[in-house]
Amino acid sequence: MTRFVLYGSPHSLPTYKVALMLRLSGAPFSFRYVSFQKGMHRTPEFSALSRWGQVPVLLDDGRIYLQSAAIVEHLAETLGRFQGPDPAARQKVREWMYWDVDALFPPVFNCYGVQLGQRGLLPIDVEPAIATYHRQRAETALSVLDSHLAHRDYLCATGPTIADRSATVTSPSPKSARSM
Ligand SMILES: N[C@@H](CCC(=O)N[C@@H](CS)C(=O)NCC(=O)O)C(=O)O
Repeated sequence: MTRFVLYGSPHSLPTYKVALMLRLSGAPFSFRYVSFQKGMHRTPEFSALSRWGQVPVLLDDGRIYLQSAAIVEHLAETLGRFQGPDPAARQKVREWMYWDVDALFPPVFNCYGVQLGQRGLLPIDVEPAIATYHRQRAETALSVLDSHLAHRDYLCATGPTIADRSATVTSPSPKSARSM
């Protein structure tokens, strides 16, 4: 039996973050597709796994892990991969991970929603002023990322850590994407 089981959707960036971490760490895993269209995330079976009804969910030897950033941190620790070389680097890794959750991912995700609505792919209608607000916040966060990477290859250390992976998946800046 496979140690890791990942519940998620191919349309979900947070799912992709966890899948990428597993793949790059060489950890085999089974994937269980949770279809939003079929409302699978609202079933009692899925609610028993995910208290917020969200993907991704990771089972590690049957134990449930939620929230992509927390899951990736768990994997880094348990697999001993991409944690950073020392305590100071690991502290920086946590800071960048939380900054991603706080400042980078939300506006990028909101811009994605705006685009899906504008292209008629989802019934989302966002006021132009709100769309501009999301876009400006995304551009500000991306410029922070780009300026931090202007003179270094990785965010926290001389090699890649989960912080690079997280920021790159949220929104590839040319430099961080190249360095992975
Ligand atoms: N902060 C969460 C976000 C998870 C999330 O937003 N998942 C979305 C798919 S991308 C979801 O399951 N949405 C279904 C819902 O909220 O009803 C994480 O990083 O795991």
